[in-house]
Amino acid sequence: MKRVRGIHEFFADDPDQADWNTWGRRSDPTTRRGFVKGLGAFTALVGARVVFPEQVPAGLIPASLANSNDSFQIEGKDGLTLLNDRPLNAETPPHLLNDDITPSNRLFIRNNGIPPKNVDPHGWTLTLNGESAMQEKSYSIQDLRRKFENIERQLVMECGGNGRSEFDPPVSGNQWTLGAVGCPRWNGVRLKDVLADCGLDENAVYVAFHGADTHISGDANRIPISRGVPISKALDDESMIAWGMNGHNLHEMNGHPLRLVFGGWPGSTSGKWINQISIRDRIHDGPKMASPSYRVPCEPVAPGQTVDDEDMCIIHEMPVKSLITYPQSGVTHKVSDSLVLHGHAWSGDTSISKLRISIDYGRTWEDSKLDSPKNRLAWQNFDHTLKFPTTGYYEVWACAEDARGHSQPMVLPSWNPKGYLNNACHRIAIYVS
Ligand SMILES: Nc1nc2c(c(=O)[nH]1)N[C@H]1C(S)=C(S)[C@@H](COP(=O)(O)O)O[C@H]1N2
Ligand SMILES: [Mo]
Repeated sequence: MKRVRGIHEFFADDPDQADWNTWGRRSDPTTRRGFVKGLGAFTALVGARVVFPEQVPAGLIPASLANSNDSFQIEGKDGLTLLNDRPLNAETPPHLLNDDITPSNRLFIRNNGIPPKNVDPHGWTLTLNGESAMQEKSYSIQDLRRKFENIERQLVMECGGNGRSEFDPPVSGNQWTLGAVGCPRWNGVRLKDVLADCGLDENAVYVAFHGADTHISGDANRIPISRGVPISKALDDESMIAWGMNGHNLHEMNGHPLRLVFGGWPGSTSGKWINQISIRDRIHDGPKMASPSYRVPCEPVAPGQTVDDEDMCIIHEMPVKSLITYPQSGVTHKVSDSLVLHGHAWSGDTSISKLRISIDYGRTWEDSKLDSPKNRLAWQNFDHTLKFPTTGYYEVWACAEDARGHSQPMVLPSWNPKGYLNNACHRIAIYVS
């Protein structure tokens, strides 16, 4: 395993000590030393003098390594599978998502562009503006912390393209399997409190983000992504502007120093490295809002069918889904022992009412024990004890049903040209000996 160290420096020297409560007290907040250290590591991996060192973007894995089959390690991340190194995209294997609260080192990374580097949270400002803002207003992170109620909420973050790799015929884009999802606890303030402070015009329709990441082409006039949500979701009690994850700074790749979190909606709405929020009097028209990005056919289509841009509709909440996180698929288990499964289930803006398990390819199902969510829009944990009648190969299937009576499909859901919203039931293999 090749280790890419130091490229993903946190604001504080030690990621585990990177406590956002200490921001105001730190004397030397610059990341200069960290960057040099990161560049040193980059150089060591490249094995030669790096020309244009000041141009090396944060998060860049040397291309000299990217073509090898070695697994990568990203500082502050543990065990993620790399799907793309530029922009950086990495997912978490299901068995590493077994924690009820996803630790920072296990949350996937989905970048559309190049993250900002040498971020100084002290100098960071978030500006609210737009046609439907009563005034333009700017806040430092300290302003946000002091002025608004600080909240901590466990909220699901899932990429709209999670599960894309299974669609047939295949569609282009990052070939996410199951691991572009997580449910950490986010630290921040309610978006609606900040919107109210700025003042919302009654004609407000959409709330959009602008981030500090740069376009993959290097063209400073291009923006990688700027999306948003309808005003109703923006005003949701659980919609957040977050500076922390699980009580620490956000990881550099997950939006440090400030991001949006819209639990249960496509991750693409949860802007990272945000420096501007615009309150729009129309559906936002930033990059990746236009069709076909983050849209599905308004009416179901046949697999492989071409769909006109105007027949694609914006994805709102994510569908009902579940994941078995213990044991790992493919393990061998003793027939005399019982096996206690563990996993999580979630569904957009609602909760899960049932989680069913089958070991006989769906002929019979058992209801599993299901916890209630820690707060609204958190995923729910399940445990289920299995006894296997004989030795041999088994598949364990998990299917969730939400409070609205929506269930996961056993087969792949509607094929769509961009490969979004695959919420098929999760299956794992168990060899019983
Ligand atoms: N500024 C900015 N925000 C962004 C992105 C991005 O590339 N740039 N990617 C989006 C997408 S598509 C997803 S799925 C989530 C992923 O969040 P994560 O990388 O913290 O897991 O961030 C969203 N916010
Ligand atoms: Mo995404």
